[in-house]
Amino acid sequence: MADFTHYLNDCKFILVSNREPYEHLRGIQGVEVKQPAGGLVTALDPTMRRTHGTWVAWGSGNADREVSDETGRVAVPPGESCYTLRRVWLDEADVNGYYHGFANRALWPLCHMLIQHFEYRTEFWERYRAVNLRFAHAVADEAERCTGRAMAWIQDYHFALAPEFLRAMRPSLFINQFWHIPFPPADILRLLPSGTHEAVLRGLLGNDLLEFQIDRYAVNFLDCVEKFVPESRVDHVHQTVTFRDRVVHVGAFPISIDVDRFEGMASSPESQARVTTLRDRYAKGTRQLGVCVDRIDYTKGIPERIRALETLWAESPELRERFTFIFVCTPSRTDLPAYNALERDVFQSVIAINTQFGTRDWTPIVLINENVDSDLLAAVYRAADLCIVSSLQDGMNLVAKEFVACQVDERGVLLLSRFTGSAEEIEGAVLINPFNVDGFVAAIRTALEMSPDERKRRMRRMRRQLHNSTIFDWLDSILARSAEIMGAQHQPALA
Ligand code: GDG
Repeated sequence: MADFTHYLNDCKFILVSNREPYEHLRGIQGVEVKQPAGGLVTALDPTMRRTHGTWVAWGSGNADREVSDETGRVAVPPGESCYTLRRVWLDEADVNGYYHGFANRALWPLCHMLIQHFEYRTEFWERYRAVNLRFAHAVADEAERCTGRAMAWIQDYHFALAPEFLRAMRPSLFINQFWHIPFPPADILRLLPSGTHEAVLRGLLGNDLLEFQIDRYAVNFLDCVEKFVPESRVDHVHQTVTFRDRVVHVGAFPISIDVDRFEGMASSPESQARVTTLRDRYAKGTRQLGVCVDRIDYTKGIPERIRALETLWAESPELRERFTFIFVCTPSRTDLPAYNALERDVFQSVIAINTQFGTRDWTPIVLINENVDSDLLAAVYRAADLCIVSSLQDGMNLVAKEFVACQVDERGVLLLSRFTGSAEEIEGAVLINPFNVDGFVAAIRTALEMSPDERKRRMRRMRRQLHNSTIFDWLDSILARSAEIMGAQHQPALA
């Protein structure tokens, strides 16, 4: 694994995210530690171990307080104590307003341009502000504890206001932020009440460097700033904003996955055995197997995908019993009514399709509604003849990249929504518009009928690209760019 510490020199690294890398939970045998399996933690935990920095996050575990000191600090990983986890405490009202409220009911739908789900409440906004301020205080305190320079790297849309608060507390701190989801055009952002959308932009302008997944989102951000922050000066060519006598840099840094890890899981003997079982069961002879994997979220285009499959089996009876679909859809944000309604809707539609087209020996859609372990996921990706990603909007979409990494036999076709960040990066997928039912169905047919040579050619191309653009390349490019900007800030001004 690459070593990124050289970019930091003697600079202390402070990472900020909503979710924590280690959660302490009360279990039958006392306090247990759980590490969430997400890609970000997998990629950043080794870096944090080497840099001995600090990770600031919401202390969400029910035994977190017991093991932390009075400022919320605890050494992690347990038993190794390589770096500090600084927990920020949130009560129920904070979680409801900041997290479920403004972040997930206002910013999430707006950034994905799905405005029918957008909901604004003053209470959400006030909590979001208060929690962002609390995080900024925690980061400022961590920066204060070190003698030399420090760099704060903030993750995501949970913290649009923290950079500005932090800038006011620590003017010379290097602050950057990665925005994982799309950034909307100005006409969408202004659905937030007057004053609020400007505040979000001014908050983000507290950064020295603001990273988006693709250029289109960076362009949207710059357009919004130009329209709503009149005292700023936007340079579209260099993608910078001059604001309060400082220069804010903006750019595209597409996130990726640990490609070797996924490829390794898919190539293991256990995985090979699972692939044989899966193909024997669902894809013997000329039969084919499709797969999809997502959190049950209205941005992922799940009803649209179900509708396309239903139309396909209705219009092409010859495909019944010849094409089976494994649907891995994991529960998500179940505290929010829109997510519960969607989950119910997905179950009902799948049952209806299975009742309509299924036979004694064949179930069209095999629904897996639970968290699947990564090894099994890798085997399912490898076994499939096609994978459908049909997001209505998606910052990047890592499922597309995981499918490509696991396709070691190069037999699968990737059907990819053109509204994902990945579609602007990956070349070799069959692009779809999930809103166009007939086009979507035609694309599934194209994939099913594609020759083995064509499949191999496309998959090989995507795999080559992916190997040159892993999550470590992503991290490398962000830290390199940060180091470059930091270096330039410390050059004496030219006379
Ligand atoms: C946000 C942005 C951006 C899902 N079910 C299981 C499981 N998963 C894993 C997948 C994949 C991840 O969840 C989902 O990642 P995505 O990128 O598809 O989507 P979001 O969660 O919406 O993530 C997105 C991302 O941030 C990173 O910047 O790409 O655009 O919306 O890794 O594999 N993993 C396992 N079992 C499951 O059942 N093991």
